[in-house]
Amino acid sequence: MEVDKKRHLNVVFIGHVDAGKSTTGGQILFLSGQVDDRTIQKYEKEAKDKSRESWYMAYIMDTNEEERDKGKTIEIGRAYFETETTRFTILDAPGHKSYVPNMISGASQADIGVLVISARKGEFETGYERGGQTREHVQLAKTLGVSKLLVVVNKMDDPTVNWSKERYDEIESKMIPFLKSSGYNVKKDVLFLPISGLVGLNMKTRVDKSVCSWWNGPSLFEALDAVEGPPRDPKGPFRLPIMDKFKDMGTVVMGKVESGSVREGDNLLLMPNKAQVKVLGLYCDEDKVKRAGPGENLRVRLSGTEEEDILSGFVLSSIVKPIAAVHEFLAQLQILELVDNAIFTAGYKAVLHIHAVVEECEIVELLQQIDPKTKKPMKKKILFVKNGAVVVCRIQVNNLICIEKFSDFPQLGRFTLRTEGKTVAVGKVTQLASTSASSSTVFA
Ligand SMILES: Nc1nc2c(ncn2[C@@H]2O[C@H](COP(=O)(O)OP(=O)(O)OP(=O)(O)O)[C@@H](O)[C@H]2O)c(=O)[nH]1
Ligand SMILES: [Mg+2]
Repeated sequence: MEVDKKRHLNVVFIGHVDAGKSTTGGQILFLSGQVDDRTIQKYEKEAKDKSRESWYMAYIMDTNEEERDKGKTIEIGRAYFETETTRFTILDAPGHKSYVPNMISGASQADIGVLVISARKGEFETGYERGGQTREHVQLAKTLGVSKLLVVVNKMDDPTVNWSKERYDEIESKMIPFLKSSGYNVKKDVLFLPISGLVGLNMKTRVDKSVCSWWNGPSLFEALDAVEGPPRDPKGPFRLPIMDKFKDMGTVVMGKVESGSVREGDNLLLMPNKAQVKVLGLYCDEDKVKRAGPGENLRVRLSGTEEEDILSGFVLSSIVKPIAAVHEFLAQLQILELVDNAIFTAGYKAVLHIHAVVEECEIVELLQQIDPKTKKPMKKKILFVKNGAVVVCRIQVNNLICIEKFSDFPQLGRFTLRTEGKTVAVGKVTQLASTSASSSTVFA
């Protein structure tokens, strides 16, 4: 089947644990006719047997046993639905802080985000506190290229909320300054709306005035229909970062096209190993397709390489304009919160997450500190920085990685640094080092 004319968007659901991401995702599938009443009844019974009655809608997204037992998402849930204008892939991220790496992988595949916030008394507060995942997820999403956010204020049906305008306004007014400070243009890139994911109100159709007299804005489906995705160039050099791979009549890789287009029969380069590969088949969601463009989530069947020789983070790339592979790069980093108030200096080690790459890295040199207010470099020489600092530094990795300058391909040039399960910094690649045969490193 050919890809139809509808646009495609990947939407990541983010937010603090138990905010209602999976419930809302499940409700979307139910309301769009993907799940029938019988299945819902089955989940109701299963949830009841586990003493998790209210989780039955979340079971649509939380499919494995451990997730259902604990009532918590662990792996990114994936589902598909369509509106009038758009085919959506839902990526349901886990909110629990132990699974932030999975959330990062979901956000790095997303075009837009739905930030789910619980309006229930006390729950908004815990999510929003320092150390709460509302903050961490927003900062990560911004850095990972999620340029638009729908902020859904959920659980409006809860008895402690009861569709109260005061509560909704309170949450909105606390969130706005924080979203601004995280780099979102609140007027252009953010839209707030109230919903109940569990009951399914203000989702497919607008909430009835008898339930919520003050809401005059859109429903969630209307908002999703209208949201603009990021610009991507169908004629640009082909780039598909590999998220996953498996064996199935050959080698199949999975990932999202970040730039350019691909057709069955194309010859491509698998980077960084420079293996020449041929595209035997392309699959978009459930369908076999002849060609695909930017923004599509694909499975690509390849010849010319073995499954064992591919790692996630490799990039399928155009042969004429291949992606660079580097051991070293310059980046502008924002330090968020160092573990145990450590100091950030040359020699600092962390785990680098950039598109699908996860790699140990070392800061080898601090070059400049940037004044966060003026955004200009500061004159003084720096040896170390603390929480909140913005700094330009040189970063090294042991294995070759395929990345791009942020200014060329934002999605392939934004990253996070993590240690001991915490995100310590977010950053943008500013220069790539081309390692020549001699030992010296040249910055392009
Ligand atoms: N009253 C009410 N409860 C809700 C609503 N949405 C979710 N809940 C409840 O909140 C709890 C958590 O819901 P989930 O959908 O699992 O939350 P989540 O954000 O996916 O949680 P994690 O995956 O663990 O991060 C469940 O008990 C839901 O029934 C809502 O709109 N109203
Ligand atoms: Mg969940």
